[in-house]
Amino acid sequence: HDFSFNPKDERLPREQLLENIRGCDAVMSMMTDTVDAEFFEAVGPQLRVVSNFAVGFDNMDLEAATRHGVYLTNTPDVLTETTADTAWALLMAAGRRLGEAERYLRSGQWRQFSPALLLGVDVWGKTLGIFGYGRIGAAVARRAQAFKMRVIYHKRDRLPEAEENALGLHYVDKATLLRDSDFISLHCPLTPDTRHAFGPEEFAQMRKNAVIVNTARGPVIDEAALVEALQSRRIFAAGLDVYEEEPKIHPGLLELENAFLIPQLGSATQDTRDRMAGAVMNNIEAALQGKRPPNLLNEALA
Ligand code: 8YV
Repeated sequence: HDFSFNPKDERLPREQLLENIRGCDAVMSMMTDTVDAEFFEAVGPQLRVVSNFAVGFDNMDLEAATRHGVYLTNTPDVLTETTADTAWALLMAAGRRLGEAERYLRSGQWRQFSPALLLGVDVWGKTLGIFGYGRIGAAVARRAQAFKMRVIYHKRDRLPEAEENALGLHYVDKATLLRDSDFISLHCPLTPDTRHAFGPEEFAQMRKNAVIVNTARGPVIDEAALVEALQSRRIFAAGLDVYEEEPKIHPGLLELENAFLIPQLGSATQDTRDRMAGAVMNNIEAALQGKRPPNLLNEALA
């Protein structure tokens, strides 16, 4: 196929993007691209597939795509374990104050061993709450077994009991998840229902030593409410990979020692990004050959 791409490692202005993709049969999109009716109209009626370089697809309008007869695809599975590793890295770093500790050491403040220096919270043996138990949530839960943790979860559709027992999981409602978790890791998609699922009311119900981890999507957390909960020590810490208005970070978060912050690195390993690129291309190739793409999202077109 003929192809063109944006050689700069930066986002194109919307108008230029729409101009550049005009006439294409297939487009690879990033989660920062809004793939909506305007997008499909700009590309033209020959467009067959938009292949998202991400598992999350809250940037895409499924109904509009189906109306335009365009396949939408994503990259599930290939990034599950890597993203679960990232969630765990954040959980450990926030719970054990590793960001703060590194800043302390590098700034030359460390003089001697001190029994009460930078005390964190234990991870092992505590209760982990998984909010949104899909592929990545399950991979995060599996890792918790090695830490002898109790794992509770909340999702829209409860798993079959036999599966819960086999995995050593306990289903709870949201209020119980908030009340009983020492660590909460978010793994739901961003939808109108999950936007600001964690706000002032939720933080008020969490444990005083709770740690919240977000590798899902920024707007699942009301960032202003999180800043307030961290500032007032209502909760212990947060480990964040995603933000409400990326790449802008709430100024309050930047000032807080108990917020461990990384820039959307959930799936950022060479191997996983290579696998994601492979999945993107397989989806495009199948669509261009008139076949059903392996990771088709709009089932109505299957
Ligand atoms: C990436 C992700 O870090 O796949 C997703 O939905 O959020 C992560 O894999 C990034 O979004 C890649 O575009």
